Amino acid sequence: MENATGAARDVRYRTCPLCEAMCGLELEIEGDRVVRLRPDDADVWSKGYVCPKGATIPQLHADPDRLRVPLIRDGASWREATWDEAFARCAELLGGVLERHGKSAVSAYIGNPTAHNFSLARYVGLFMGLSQLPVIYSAGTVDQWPKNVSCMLMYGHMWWIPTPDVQRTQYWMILGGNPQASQGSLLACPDLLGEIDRIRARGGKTVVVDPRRTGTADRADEWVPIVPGTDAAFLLAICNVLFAENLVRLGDLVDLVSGVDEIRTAAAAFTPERVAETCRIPADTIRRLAREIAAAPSAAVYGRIGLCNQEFGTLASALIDVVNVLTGNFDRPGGLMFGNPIAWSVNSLPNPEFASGLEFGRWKTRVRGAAEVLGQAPLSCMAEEIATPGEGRIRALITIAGNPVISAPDAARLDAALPQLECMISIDNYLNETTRHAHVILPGLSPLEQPHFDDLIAMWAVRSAGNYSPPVFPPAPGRPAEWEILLKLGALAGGMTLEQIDVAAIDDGYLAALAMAQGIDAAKILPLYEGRGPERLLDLQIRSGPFGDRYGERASGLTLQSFVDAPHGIDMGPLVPRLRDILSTPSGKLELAPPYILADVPRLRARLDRKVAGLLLVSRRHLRSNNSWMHNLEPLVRGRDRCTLLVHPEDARAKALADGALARVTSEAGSVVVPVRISDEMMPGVVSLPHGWGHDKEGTRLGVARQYAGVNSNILSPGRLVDPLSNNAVVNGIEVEVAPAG
Ligand SMILES: Nc1nc2c(c(=O)[nH]1)N[C@H]1C(S)=C(S)[C@@H](COP(=O)(O)OP(=O)(O)OC[C@H]3O[C@@H](n4cnc5c(=O)[nH]c(N)nc54)[C@H](O)[C@@H]3O)O[C@H]1N2
Ligand SMILES: Nc1nc2c(c(=O)[nH]1)N[C@H]1C(S)=C(S)[C@@H](COP(=O)(O)OP(=O)(O)OC[C@H]3O[C@@H](n4cnc5c(=O)[nH]c(N)nc54)[C@H](O)[C@@H]3O)O[C@H]1N2
Ligand code: SF4
Ligand SMILES: [Mo]
Repeated sequence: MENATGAARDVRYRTCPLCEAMCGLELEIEGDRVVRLRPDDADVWSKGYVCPKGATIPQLHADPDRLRVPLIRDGASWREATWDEAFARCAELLGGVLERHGKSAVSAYIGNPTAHNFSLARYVGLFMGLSQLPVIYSAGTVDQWPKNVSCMLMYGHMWWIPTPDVQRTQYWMILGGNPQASQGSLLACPDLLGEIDRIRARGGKTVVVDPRRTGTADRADEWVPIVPGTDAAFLLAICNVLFAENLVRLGDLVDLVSGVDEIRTAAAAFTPERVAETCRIPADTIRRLAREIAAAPSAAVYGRIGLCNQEFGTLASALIDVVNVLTGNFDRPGGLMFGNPIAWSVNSLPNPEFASGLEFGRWKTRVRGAAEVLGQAPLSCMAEEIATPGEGRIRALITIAGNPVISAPDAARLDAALPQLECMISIDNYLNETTRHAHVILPGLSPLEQPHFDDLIAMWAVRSAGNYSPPVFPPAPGRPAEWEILLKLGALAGGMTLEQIDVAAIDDGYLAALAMAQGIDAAKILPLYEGRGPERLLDLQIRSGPFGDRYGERASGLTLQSFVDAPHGIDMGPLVPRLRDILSTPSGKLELAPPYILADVPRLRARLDRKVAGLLLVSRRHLRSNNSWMHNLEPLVRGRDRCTLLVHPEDARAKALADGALARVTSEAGSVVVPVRISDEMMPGVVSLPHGWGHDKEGTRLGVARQYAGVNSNILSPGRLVDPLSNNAVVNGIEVEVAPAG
C-alpha cells in the first residue's frame, strides 16, 4: 500500500498487552509511525473487540515522556547515560551495599506490568534465582495473594486459579469485580459485558454483589449491595442454605473432595438471618440467591479484587470456590474451570520451594514480625523495613515495573522512606512518583518494540487460544530487552561483577533447566536456536505444551512457527475438565476446608457483632485507566474529573457535602481533599475513590498526568491492616470520616 507521499504502508497485527482481555489489534504503519489502529476483526480470540485503552498504544509508544535511555541521578538532577554507564553505576551502587551491609540489605519490588510483559514475565523468576534475595515484595499482596493462598491449600498449586466459564454458564455471580472497567481479572475473556448479554439471551442470569452499582451491575440482571468486607459471611450463609435445604450436589467430584462436613459445621452459625444485618442483605435475598445458584443448569460464582483486598480476603476467596464445588459447578463446562494454556507459564511449574511440604511463617519480618506467606511479607512492611535502623535494614531496592508510592498502603510513609536508600534501581519506562527516588532508571522497550504472547494470563483464559505478535518497530540499536536487564541486575544483586556475567551462558542454562523440567533433553534443543531470550523460551513453552509438537514427536503439533504463520492467532477450543491433572495436595483430594483457612471463622464471627462507626471507603477502577501509569496519555484523562469521591445522597446530606465541592477524607493513616460526586450508585454508608492517582509530586516527568493529578487514595490505607492469612493489604472497607473542605 502507498499513501499520497509515496511512503509505504504496512499492516501489522498484534495483541494488546495492557490487560487480561488480550485483544487483537490491527495497526497500519508508515515508516516509524502508526497511522491507524483498529480492532482486528479476524482475531480468533477477541473477534474485533477493543477498549479505549488499547487504542492508545500508538500514543504510549510516541509519548515524549516515555523513557528511552537510562537515567542516572546526579544530585538533584538526572543525566542521560549509555547502557554501559548505567550498568556500571548499578554495579557500583549494589556492590557497595552488598559489601557494607550484606545480602539482607538488598530487596526488590515486583509490580503489575511484569505479568503482561513478554520479557519480564518469563525472566522475573531467573532474577529471583540469580539474586537469591532473602525478601522480595510485590504487588501480589495488594492484589491476588488471598487467592494464591486458597488455591495452594485447596488444589496444591498457587497459580492454578479456577475461572468462571462465562461463555457457557447459565448463571454468573460476580462479587467484588467490575469487568466493565477492568475488562476481567483472573478471568481472561474479551468483551465481558457482551458475555452478560449473551448469558441473558440464552435464558441465564447475571448477579453483581458489590457496594457500588457499577457499570457491570447496570448491565447485569440484579445488583445486590453488600457492606465491604462481609462477603465471607454472605458466602457462608449461602453454604448454610445449601446444607439446610439439601441442595449440596458434588456430582462427579464426590470421590475427589474432602472437607464437606467441616464446611457444614463452619456454616452452621451463619444463617441468613444472622448475617443479614452485617452484610445488609435481607435473609430472603440470601436464601433466594442460594437456591438460584443450586437450581441453575450451570453456575459460576466469581470473586475478584474487592474480595481480596479486604479484611477477610483469604476466607472469602476460598468460599467462592467452595460454593461452586458444593453446587456441582466446579471443573465442568459453565462452572469454574481451570485454564489450559497452549504455552505453559513458568508460574505453572511446581514450586521447588514447597517440594518437601508446605509451611507458612518460615521467616518473620524484622520490624513488625509479620510471618511470611508463600514467600511474601505484606507490601506495607517495605516502608518500615527501609526506615527502621538496625541489622537487616533495607539499603538497596530494585523496583521492577512498579509504582508502590501510589499503589502501596500507607503511601505517604513509603514516599518518605525511599530517599533513605543508599541504592535504588528502577526498571521502568517513566520518571514517576516512585522512580523519582531512584539512583538509576533503566527503561524497557515500548509494547510496539517487542514480541508478545501471553502465558501467565492464559492460565485463567476461557479458551485455549494464543497469539504471537512480532515487534512492530525495531528497538534503537544497542537497547537491551528487559530480560537482559533483569538477568544482569539479578546477577549483580547475587554478588557477581559485571565482568563475571556471561549473559549467553546464563540464558542457555535457564532454557536448559526449563527444558529439563519438561523432560526434554536440553542438549538436543539448544542447537536449534540462533538468538537468545524469551522467544526461544516461548517456542519451548508451545512445543512442550498440551498442543505442542514435542520437537517432532507429534507431527501435527504446534510450534512458535505455527503462530508466526497465523497472525490472527490459533484457537484450540473451549476449556476441558482438568482437576485430576492439577490436584497436587498432599492428600490428593480437593481440600474444601483447609484448617489454616477455617481457623479464621471465629474472627469472622466476631465481625458479625462489630458496629461500624464511620463511612467505609472502597476503591474503584475506570475503563480509561491502568492502575497508576497511563494517566500521561491525554486521550485517557481528558474530560470530566474522574478522581472523585462517590457518596450516596443520604450520606451527602448527613455530612453536608455538596456535589462538585471539596471534601476532606480522613482515616487513621492520613487525609486527602477531593471533589465529591453525589450518586445513588453507592450504597449508603460506603464511599468510593479510584486508586492510581496523586500525580502532583515534584520531580516527576509526567507532563500530562501532572495536569490531572488527583489524589492518592492509598494515603488513607493503614499499612497495619492486612488479611492475616495471606498478608494481603486491606484497602477496601477502611473506616473514614468525611467533611466539607473549605
Ligand atoms: N487503594 C488501592 N490500592 C491498590 C489497588 C486498589 O484496588 N486500591 N489495586 C492494587 C493492585 S490490584 C495492583 S496490581 C497494584 C499495582 O501496583 P504497581 O504494580 O506498583 O503499580 P502500577 O500502577 O501498575 O505501576 C506500574 C509501573 O510499571 C511501569 N511500567 C509500565 N509498563 C512497563 C513495562 O513494560 N516495563 C517496565 N519495566 N515498566 C513498565 C509504569 O511506569 C509504573 O511505574 O496496585 C494495588 N493498589
Ligand atoms: N481499566 C482498567 N483495567 C484494569 C485495571 C485498571 O486500573 N484500569 N487494573 C487491572 C488490575 S491490576 C486488576 S487487579 C484488575 C481488577 O479487576 P476488578 O476486580 O474487576 O477491579 P475493580 O474494577 O476495581 O472492581 C472491584 C469492585 O469491588 C468492589 N468492592 C470493593 N470492596 C468490596 C467488598 O468488600 N466486597 C465486594 N463484594 N465488593 C467490593 C468495588 O466497588 C468495585 O466495584 O483490573 C485490571 N484491569
Ligand atoms: S480490553 Fe483494552 S486494554 Fe484490555 S487488552 Fe483489550 S484493548 Fe487492551
Ligand atoms: Mo492488580
